Amino acid sequence: MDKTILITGATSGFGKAIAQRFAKEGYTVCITGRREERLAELKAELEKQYGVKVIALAFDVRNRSEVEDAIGKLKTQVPYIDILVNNAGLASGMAPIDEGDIDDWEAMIDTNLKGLLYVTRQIAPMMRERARGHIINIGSTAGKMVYKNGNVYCATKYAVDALNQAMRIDLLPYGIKVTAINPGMAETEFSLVRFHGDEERAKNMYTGINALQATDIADIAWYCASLPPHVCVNDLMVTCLTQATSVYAIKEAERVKPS
Ligand code: NDP
Ligand code: 8X3
Repeated sequence: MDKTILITGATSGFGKAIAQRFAKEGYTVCITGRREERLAELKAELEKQYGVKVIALAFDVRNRSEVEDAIGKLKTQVPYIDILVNNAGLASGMAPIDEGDIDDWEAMIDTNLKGLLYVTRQIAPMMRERARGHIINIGSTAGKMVYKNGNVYCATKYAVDALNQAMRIDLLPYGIKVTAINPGMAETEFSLVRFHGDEERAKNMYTGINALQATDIADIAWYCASLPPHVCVNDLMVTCLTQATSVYAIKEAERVKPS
């Protein structure tokens, strides 16, 4: 095994679980995020547990020159990237369009959309040169169906959906796989961030729901990445058992239990 994965937003949630999953499989893992201490902890954990090479790069995906510098440095440390996981992202706030905080809107647009583009623009040419690679974009059910007060977050995830389709077309001649994984409600730090650190409100989001866990998404990413070379999952929506769409979910207690 001599394969390398780059994961944005690996200090928490899906990104961290994906790093752990691919390290377990022997990948060289490039982990990124803004929180340096968490990156250092994860690097030490993965190196110790799996004996793999881990490169930690602290940068803000919203900052174009930071992205270019970090990936420039990365290119001196690894000759190629087999898989890019565009995962870094957030929801910030949940207000109707006439009350939304414009700083929240900008954080979401700059991270979920522009950050994904900045990183992709650096990595896609490396893949094109080798005529191989795999880009996994983490979208959302919010990018498939808009929900109340989801406005700008949903818009960024609709954009991820559009970009996923566009990348698939543009990179098709180079044998580069492009996959969108669109999760529904998942228990990570997502709601804590969305509600600006309000732990009670974040916890309530998952009460009575057997929500997706980060490891579920990591297993799915691994499945998509380990299919035969001629098979590409283009788009995949995944929810917990009691969520049907981004606007329709029931509580565990409402589910008819199997006899
Ligand atoms: P977490 O909050 O647990 O993780 C988010 C990650 O993104 C962190 O590692 C964070 O790192 C990173 N990140 C955020 N902003 C930036 C930035 N400006 N620059 C660099 N890294 C950044 O949430 P999830 O794991 O749930 O979210 C991961 C992705 O999954 C997001 O794109 C989210 O929209 C999407 N998603 C989440 C769902 C859920 O219900 N949890 C469902 C569907 C999709 P740091 O703060 O250290 O920079
Ligand atoms: C995160 C899932 O339903 O909170 O993308 O938008 S949701």
